[in-house]
Amino acid sequence: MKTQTKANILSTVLLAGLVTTTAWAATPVLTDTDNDGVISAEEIQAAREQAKAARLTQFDTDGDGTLSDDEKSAMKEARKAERLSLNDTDGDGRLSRAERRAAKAARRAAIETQLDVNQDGVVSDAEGAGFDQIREERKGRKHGDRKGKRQSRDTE
Ligand SMILES: [Ca+2]
Ligand SMILES: [Ca+2]
Ligand SMILES: [Ca+2]
Repeated sequence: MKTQTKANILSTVLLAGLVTTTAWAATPVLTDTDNDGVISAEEIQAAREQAKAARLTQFDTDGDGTLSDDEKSAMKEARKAERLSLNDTDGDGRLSRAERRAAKAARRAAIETQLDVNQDGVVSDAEGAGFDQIREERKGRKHGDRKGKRQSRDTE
């Protein structure tokens, strides 16, 4: 007999399984490289670097190893178009607030699926620690990191 909470998390994960391949092709693929059972902050960072490198290869049209302004704007357009085509549920050509919110939730779910290394349907504290660390670092850079943690826990 499973607890209610666990059932909820499981259905979220199930949903994420459907969206990872389609809705968020841009989500970095997180790998437990050192096989210690958790995705560490370093492993997330590595995935980011890899995604960045892949982006560079894809959009560095003239192959000079950097993205010019033109190439950058081409990349932005492409990502915008991709995001739109994947998340514009009602097909009106723009992302409504609800569609944006759904996209964000799907992305979060996709990340959680990847963090759940032992695939038991729950992101344990240990499994989530690396991601939390990165999230806190980013948040600290943008604006003070006061209520962030409690809030994200409530929306889970
Ligand atoms: Ca690891
Ligand atoms: Ca729309
Ligand atoms: Ca887990």
